[in-house]
Amino acid sequence: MHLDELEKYKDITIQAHDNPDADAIASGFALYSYFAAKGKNVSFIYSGRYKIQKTDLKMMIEKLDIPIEYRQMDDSYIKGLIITVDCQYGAGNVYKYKADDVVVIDHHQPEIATSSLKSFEIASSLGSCSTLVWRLLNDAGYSVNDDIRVGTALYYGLFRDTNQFSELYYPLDLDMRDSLAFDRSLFHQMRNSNLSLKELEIAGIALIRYIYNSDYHYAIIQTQPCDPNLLGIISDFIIQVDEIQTCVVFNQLEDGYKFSVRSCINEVNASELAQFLSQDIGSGGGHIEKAGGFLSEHWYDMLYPDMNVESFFGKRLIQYFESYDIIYADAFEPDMSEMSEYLVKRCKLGFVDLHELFPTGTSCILRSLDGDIKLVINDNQCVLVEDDSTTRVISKQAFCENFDSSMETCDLKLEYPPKLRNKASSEYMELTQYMKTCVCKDNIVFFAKKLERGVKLFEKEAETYMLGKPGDYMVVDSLPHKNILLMSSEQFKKRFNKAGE
Ligand SMILES: [Mn+2]
Repeated sequence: MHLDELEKYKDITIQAHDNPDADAIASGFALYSYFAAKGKNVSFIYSGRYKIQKTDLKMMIEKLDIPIEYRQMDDSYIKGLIITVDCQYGAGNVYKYKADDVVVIDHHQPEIATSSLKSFEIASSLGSCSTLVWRLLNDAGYSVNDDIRVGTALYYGLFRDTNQFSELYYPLDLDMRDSLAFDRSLFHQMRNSNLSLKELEIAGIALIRYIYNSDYHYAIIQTQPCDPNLLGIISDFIIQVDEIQTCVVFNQLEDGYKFSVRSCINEVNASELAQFLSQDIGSGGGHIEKAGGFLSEHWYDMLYPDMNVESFFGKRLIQYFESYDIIYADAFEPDMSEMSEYLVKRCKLGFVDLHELFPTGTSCILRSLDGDIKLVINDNQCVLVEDDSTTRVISKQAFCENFDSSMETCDLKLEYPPKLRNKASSEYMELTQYMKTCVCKDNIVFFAKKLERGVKLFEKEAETYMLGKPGDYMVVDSLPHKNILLMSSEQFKKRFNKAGE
């Protein structure tokens, strides 16, 4: 969706979800500012049973002069367009007003039929709706950093929705965090007015009501309704307990369950665990040690109507711990008799010689869907980009051994085009502008087998593992040091042919 599609409306009402949080207020305010600058008759509302109470939100509204208004739950009709932000029109967490036309701008899992909407933008991979609005404003050529009030609101919206940035991982979220102009002093005031004395008590009660599993050393805690950021604070605290290696802290919101995950062992990547816990009923992600997620009530009730949420987390955790084998590559001898021979297909990939973007010695961050990689530019580096956005850095020598390069430009369609940022100057370069095509050499023999169980593979001295799920492939090359790779069956079929076929 492009915002200029909505400029045909004279009357625009932006609606945040009931009980609005910082992200809903920020997203609505940024859109309000955009449409107001276009001369529209625009208003910004929220409804529900309660008016905004939280100190940080009241401060945000007052200091940033945000024109949000409370509206009664009545059957009034909204003339023109209604845009629901950080929520989906017709969902349980937003009061439904009748309107001429409806547009949804949200970052939660889709939970409504979108056919009746005029238009919608639901980007479930984003950490905040603020990020989505920021992207829409940028795409519309609106210069967000010209208004520090809007910048501060969006920054705070993302901060709160990602548990104080600790559960932040999607590259576009990182881009927004790194580029917004915001009022630091107000930001500090708001971030330190987030919890109430009541929430201090909730944290205290939650801490004495933990469930601990001594087989797998995990803890689960449910809290009474509270600010979702409290979940992160409680998790950060209990992960320090010597016997606890992973933990999940959750509570119920109006539309589902929010949870934080922490891990202090290499064998559990918190981000991957959060994805596992929310699989099919929500979304999750984050970092190696800290992550979070959300279970949609709509999907939960449909799939687990009779299970309480605490048992659900307990069951999924046990399922998680029992579903994989751990392999340390330096002590592992793959059983080739179980494997078949394969040859690489001559598929096309993109590659970039980093040396062309910044001079040798420049400290950079390579940002892609695979996360941020810190590197210093040297003349022996290439970046390979696959059409599923997989982005990795390899040496020129490994590149020459495995690929034939061409000077043909490469225009892969990518969900997030990788970028290289100069750390000192903050200057960004889009890799796609420099990307050329290369083709895999097809003379190397590989051995592979389909995995029946999950595998966590630790490369030599690595602190993080590669994950293989049942149905994925384990691939071993025929070089003397036997490099092991794990890949999805889709990736595998794209890249390999059975030898002799
Ligand atoms: Mn949000």
